[in-house]
Amino acid sequence: MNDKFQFTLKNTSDKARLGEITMPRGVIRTPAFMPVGTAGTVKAMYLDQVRELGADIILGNTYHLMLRPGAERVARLGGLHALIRWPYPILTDSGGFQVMSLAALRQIDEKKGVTFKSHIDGSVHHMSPERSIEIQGLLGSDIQMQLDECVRLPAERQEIERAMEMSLRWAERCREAFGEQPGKAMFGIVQGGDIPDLRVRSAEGLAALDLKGYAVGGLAVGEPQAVMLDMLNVTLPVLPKEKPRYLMGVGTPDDILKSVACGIDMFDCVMPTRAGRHGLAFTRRGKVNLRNARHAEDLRPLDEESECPATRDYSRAYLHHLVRANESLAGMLLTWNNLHYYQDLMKGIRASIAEGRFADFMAETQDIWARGDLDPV
Ligand code: PRF
Repeated sequence: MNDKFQFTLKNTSDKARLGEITMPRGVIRTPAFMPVGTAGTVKAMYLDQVRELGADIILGNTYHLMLRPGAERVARLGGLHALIRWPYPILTDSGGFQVMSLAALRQIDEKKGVTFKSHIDGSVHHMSPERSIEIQGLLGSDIQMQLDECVRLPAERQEIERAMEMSLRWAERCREAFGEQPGKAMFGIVQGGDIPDLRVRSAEGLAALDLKGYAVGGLAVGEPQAVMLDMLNVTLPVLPKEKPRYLMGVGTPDDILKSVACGIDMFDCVMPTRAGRHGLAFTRRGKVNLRNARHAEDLRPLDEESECPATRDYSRAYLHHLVRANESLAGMLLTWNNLHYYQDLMKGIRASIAEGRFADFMAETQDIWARGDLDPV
């Protein structure tokens, strides 16, 4: 096959995997963290900065972009990459998950898909599996996601099973709608809640569709971390080893380390960007809540040894002041710090897998969090 989308496994360290996705717009080093660019912007960041921090790919949202500025409009404007000035790979989520968390009056019908009212102006919209793929195509997305239904936990088996089986049938429709697109990919999404046999059935069904990559959805939706990890451990062995695996919407640095240990290759999460806008900084030695009065006269930076200017050069006293004064710069500096932290963590993860010592890296990293706590949140 001479597809220009290729996943190469370069090394493993127990179950942790080091790899590379090669596609026309660039190479994605895995395990990868994808900053979230919901509405065509990674909030409070210039994309040049996002790139410089080491992001090989960012995430965009079908739901937000179809409502504003609109998929057809983005296409007329030359596609998302040109519009936002990010020439590298973009992955788009399919929309179902955001509809369920943001839109009003949502209805799901297997044949027609989801019908919902916009959270922006109340207008009514429909999105079938085929329309989701069409929109992702209009946006110009490099990695497109199937439309799925994610059930929040806890939930009854019957509900989880219904949504999982429907998602599986939607995966087939999305694959059909996507067709053959060399250099691009459509990923299926495993559902099945916290029920092992449903997870296995979902993963087997998707594996049979021979997709270019697989996501694990329906996790980090209210269940304890141990349940999430159990579900990864039942799901991942069923998925083909030679395809990338993406854990959707996860997570904290600790979630990421533990999920890499299970064999996950890709992550996205609003955590570093959203937390930054709320005054929370991730650092090598743990989380720091800059809103806290203890920082008011602390002239130390977040981490004097960091390479990131936001982390190394600005005092906690100043960051505290900016957060308290609700200044835009607070969100900008803390998002910068947080995305630097996340990308640095991924870099450390990849280097340790390359050397076959991921377990040690994980233990050391967790140990520093545990004992070095700069300032508890
Ligand atoms: N499905 C989709 N997007 C998602 C999820 C999902 O299950 C999650 C769950 N953590 C985050 N984003 N399509």
